[in-house]
Amino acid sequence: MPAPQASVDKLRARRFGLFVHWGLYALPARHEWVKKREKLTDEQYQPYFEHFDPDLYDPRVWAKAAAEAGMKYTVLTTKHHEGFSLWDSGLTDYKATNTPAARDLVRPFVDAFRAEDLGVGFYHSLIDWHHPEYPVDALHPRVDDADFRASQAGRRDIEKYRRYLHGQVEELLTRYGDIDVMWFDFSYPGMSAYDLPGKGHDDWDSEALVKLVRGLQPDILINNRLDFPGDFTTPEQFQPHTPPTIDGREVPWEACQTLNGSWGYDRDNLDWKSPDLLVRMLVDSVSKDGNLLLNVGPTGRGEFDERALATLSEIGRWTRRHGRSIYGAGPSEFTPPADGRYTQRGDRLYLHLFGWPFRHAHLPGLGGRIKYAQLLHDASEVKFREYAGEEVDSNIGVKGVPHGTVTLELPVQRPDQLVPVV
Ligand code: H79
Repeated sequence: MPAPQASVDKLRARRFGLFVHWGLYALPARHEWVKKREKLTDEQYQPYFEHFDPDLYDPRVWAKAAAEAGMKYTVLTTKHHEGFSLWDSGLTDYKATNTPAARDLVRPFVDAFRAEDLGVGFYHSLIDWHHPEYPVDALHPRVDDADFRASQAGRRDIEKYRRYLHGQVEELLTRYGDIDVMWFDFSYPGMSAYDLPGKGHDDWDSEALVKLVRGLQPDILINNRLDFPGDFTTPEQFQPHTPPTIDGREVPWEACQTLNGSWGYDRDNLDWKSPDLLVRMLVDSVSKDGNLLLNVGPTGRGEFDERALATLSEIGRWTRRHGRSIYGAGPSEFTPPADGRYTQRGDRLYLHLFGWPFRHAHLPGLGGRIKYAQLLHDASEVKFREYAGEEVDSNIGVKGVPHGTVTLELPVQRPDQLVPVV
């Protein structure tokens, strides 16, 4: 029982979303997997709970930054692998209300993004490194500690964790109105190490979980990380070469990408992607009929840091002028020139040139099909010519442009990068 087609179409048309990874890991500020990477005990992780005090948290500022970047929906980590709940769950004490934050952080988030007319989705971790009934497996932070492992053997009951998981999902989908996306993360059924099995659909009871979600929110979309069929697939930090398929059929998809390789706030990170590269990722996704869900990891004070804000604002300068080639646009039947992508919306074809060519861009197969051409950002005319056959220039010989190719006449420099000469 898949989601209604209208929901798929709506998410597709939105094309560009904001992923928000926010949790206790914002405080160590060195990647959201820090508990696993550094094999921290619950006691060692406890200070982050006790000091979680996002006094500057104002999701209206986040929503505004997202809207100005050109994003049309958002997905928030209600709980990540660390097990900490951002809302006032009735099923755990390990939640925002019991930290110095002392309030439900999900409610204002949902309200703020809806006020900007953005769709709202929930990320929810299947993995839980805090819950006492989550069976220790190879991904557990303390799996290397043989004494700990032995002490836990036979003491954890997945059935109890499963009830907790389903119960929390029910809370999320009954308290915050219509939710567009449920983004579960993640299953690893084939994995066995330390003689411990991975986890998959039997552990989560994915079938019942999907039934629960659809029963509560008939229009919602569910991703496919439940080790069970979902509505869309989510390549992670990976732009696929061709549109992803399942059983040979193209499926709705959304690439999730980081600004700097970390999902949680990562203070010392030097691996920031340029706005230009991120725009190319967005274009690449749309050209293959996919979405881009771009992540920000807010700080422990509750803000997007300056680097994230500057990047979003720069992306917004691009989407404001080029949105016609993105929202409601999709792939084209034509093959773009090397290092370029086509997106298409109705009878408008958009050529995105990742590398600016020298004066001419050759577009095979478009002969006779173009009525008018212009640069998108300033509507300035682009002249073009079509080659009717093998053309010979008296000075340079055969031109080497095949029949049916359209050649655009471009300025030497990319006009939006021109620096005025004073
Ligand atoms: O929330 C963000 C990440 O923290 C989470 N998904 C995004 C959205 C995520 N992190 N890693 N992964 C998902 C994939 C994990 C891969 C690995 Fe492994 C875990 C590599 C090694 C350990 C899974 C288990 C693959 C091999 C073993």
